[in-house]
Amino acid sequence: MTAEVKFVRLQCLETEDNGADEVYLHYNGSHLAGIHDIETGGQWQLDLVKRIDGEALVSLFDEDDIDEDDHLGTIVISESELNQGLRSQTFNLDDANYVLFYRVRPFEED
Ligand SMILES: [Ca+2]
Ligand SMILES: [Ca+2]
Ligand SMILES: [Ca+2]
Repeated sequence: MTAEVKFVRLQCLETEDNGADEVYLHYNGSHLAGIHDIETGGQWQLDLVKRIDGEALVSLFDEDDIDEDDHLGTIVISESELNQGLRSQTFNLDDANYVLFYRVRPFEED
């Protein structure tokens, strides 16, 4: 079985900073997307696809200038979520609250 993750959007229910966050995503420890400014109530449309083999880790961070960037959470996406439609998981460390929407779909060769 070969699958891929289609990232759809990141919804911000609560930022970590006062005001906008400057968020970015990692996929299995490598940069995936961002930095993107987002405010409470905002969403970030993603149009990204990554191969998945078994499980993948997705982490969300807020970039800060005067201190360390904040790790807002890490989720596990599993290949077993294949063909289950639009899925969502939450990042909620440091009193932030973000929801990532994605699908796991069969990998299609070009
Ligand atoms: Ca911060
Ligand atoms: Ca920040
Ligand atoms: Ca910080």
